[in-house]
Amino acid sequence: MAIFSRGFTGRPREAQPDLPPGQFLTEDFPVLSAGPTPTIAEADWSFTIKTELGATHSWSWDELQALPFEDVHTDIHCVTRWSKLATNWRGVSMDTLFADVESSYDYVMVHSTGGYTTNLPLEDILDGQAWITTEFDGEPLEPDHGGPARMIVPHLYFWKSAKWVRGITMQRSDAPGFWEQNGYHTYGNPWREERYS
Ligand SMILES: Nc1nc2c(c(=O)[nH]1)N[C@H]1C(S)=C(S)[C@@H](COP(=O)(O)O)O[C@H]1N2
Ligand SMILES: [Mo]
Repeated sequence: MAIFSRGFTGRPREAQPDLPPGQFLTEDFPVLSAGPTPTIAEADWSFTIKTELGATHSWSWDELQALPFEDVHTDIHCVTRWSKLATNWRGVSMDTLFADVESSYDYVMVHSTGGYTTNLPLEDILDGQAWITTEFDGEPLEPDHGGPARMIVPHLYFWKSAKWVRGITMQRSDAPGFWEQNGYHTYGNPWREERYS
């Protein structure tokens, strides 16, 4: 365990059945961003779902606040091998946001301020599997962690959880996003160690 850097507790997986293979527990909350942290005022924030028919479904910050929020208690797993167990978020389920969206496409591209993108099958963000979150541990989400709002898709590696999320575009095929174009796996199931393509 000495080969791992400080911050990793390095308990073996046998003692931690909640840890996917090759992952190590951390009590910290590392920040991993491909670019600088943007400053986004709540008043300037909006979220838009676009379909292949040109329809758009948009929410301002205030409109998002008016939707039902859920407490989400979940483990998260980063492809760089840290996992954090039992994290606490508060956010709006993608099921709520997709309730009136009509599309025959099976994939989505998630877009963030700053140009980050990540691709997902639509079915992986529905049925209580993904949220737009605005709080972590009972506090407003910090800018470094994606505040004022980020997506979380906790059953996949954490690069699928777009910080500073701004929108989703329906896709006919599973075209790759930012990290997926740069060698990460198109799907990213941590339990199958789908790290790289
Ligand atoms: N917009 C945006 N979202 C992003 C990233 C990014 O660089 N930009 N990095 C991804 C990666 S690789 C990881 S591991 C997590 C890290 O989230 P954290 O910094 O809150 O730990 O955010 C993901 N979402
Ligand atoms: Mo990551």
